[in-house]
Amino acid sequence: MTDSQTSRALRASADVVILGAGPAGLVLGNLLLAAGTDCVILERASPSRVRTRARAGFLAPNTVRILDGHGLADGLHRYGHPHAACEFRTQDGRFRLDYGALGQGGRHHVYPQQDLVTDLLRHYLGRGGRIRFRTEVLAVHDTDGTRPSVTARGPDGRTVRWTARYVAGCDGRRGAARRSLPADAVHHHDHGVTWLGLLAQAPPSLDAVGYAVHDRGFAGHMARTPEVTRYYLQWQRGTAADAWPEQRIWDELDIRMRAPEYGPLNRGALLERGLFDLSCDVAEPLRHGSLFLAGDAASVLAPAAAKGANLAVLEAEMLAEALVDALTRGDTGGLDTYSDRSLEHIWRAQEFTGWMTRLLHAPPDGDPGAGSFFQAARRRSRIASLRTSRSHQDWFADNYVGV
Ligand code: RFL
Repeated sequence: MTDSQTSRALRASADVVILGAGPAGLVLGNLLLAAGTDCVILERASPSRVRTRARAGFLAPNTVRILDGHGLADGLHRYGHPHAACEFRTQDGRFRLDYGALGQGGRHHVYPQQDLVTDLLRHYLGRGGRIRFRTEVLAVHDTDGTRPSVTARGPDGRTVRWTARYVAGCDGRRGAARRSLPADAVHHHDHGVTWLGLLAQAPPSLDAVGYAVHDRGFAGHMARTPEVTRYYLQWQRGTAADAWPEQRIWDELDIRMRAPEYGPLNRGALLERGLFDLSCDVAEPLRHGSLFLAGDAASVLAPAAAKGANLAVLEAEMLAEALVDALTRGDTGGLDTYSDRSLEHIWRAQEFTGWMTRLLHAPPDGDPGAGSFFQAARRRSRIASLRTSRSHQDWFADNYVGV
């Protein structure tokens, strides 16, 4: 091969280059293809890794509406199930909020994220979509001009330069899109709390999301499938995820979930353990020239209120519409307002997630108010208000399922 042939072989192009095949990138890719827009997805992981990464599970009504509207919800309706209740357990007793019957009556659909991603990938490939797996984006270039590009290393180790009209950064919090931003572009907040996230090979133990507020720390219960349940334990930051044997973890879940009073938890093998610092961030603005951010690349939320995947799908829909308008009709109005419109949803979700985080946890160690009588009493009063005030419950329900 001559030099010029080599350089031709290492160049490629698409109207929209999408970084990342998570919910954001795959919804965006599907919607662009459906509108006849040329795109390619570059994904660092292998297909099997993408199809098996267990994360979210609670899909909001707006997410289901978007997936339905674009013919992407077949698996969700076949295998997922509606969910509309949560139960709080505290030193003052337990109470249940049937949030599907409160506020505007929205319900979640429980459907594991890896199954949703598998469906989205099947549809994308079925529509003839281009995707490159095991292809790591190294850098995003020239987003100030009209011909941005992306360099990516493929499975054979060769670097390819993809040129585009637009680049969609859907590659999460540690992706290449964020690395290309100015140093002060991402605004961080740390809630100061760490969770040990567990996936247990065990049927759910209650027919509601369980939120246990306990002096020893928070514990959570969330159904995933009839055979698998997610649990969370508030965890000492700095302690390794595998520091406790399974028996001790189940015993601690029993104590915090108050199993002796409210019924035993179904135990099973722990399939997965992961540590999550409840920190969040927003990459404001979401547009830098011809680079647009969506999903976790745009904003990360603490998982307390199950918003991340839902925001990712919403932003992907808004970005797809704006890109199609720009590429097919030359109308860039949607792209000009994409960042502001998305940030409105993001900040509302951040506010509610912060409220939930403060409701469920004692102030972190090192916080000036940690363990103070005053702080604890205020939290107790906040929970009492949620237990007794219908208007507070309606507010909770609308924010809990809304994005
Ligand atoms: P993803 O899913 O992280 O996908 C990003 C993709 O980009 C790839 N990538 C790269 N590819 C090429 N080059 C690079 N340089 C790359 N760097 C990264 C990655 O391999 C990956 O495939 O981001 P996306 O699409 O923005 O989706 C966001 C959601 O995944 C996330 O917000 C949710 O999982 C958050 N979340 C929840 N959200 C909900 O709405 N409901 C829930 O119930 C819920 N539960 C959760 C959660 C997140 C959790 N973790 C892991 C923090 C529970 C947990 C435990």
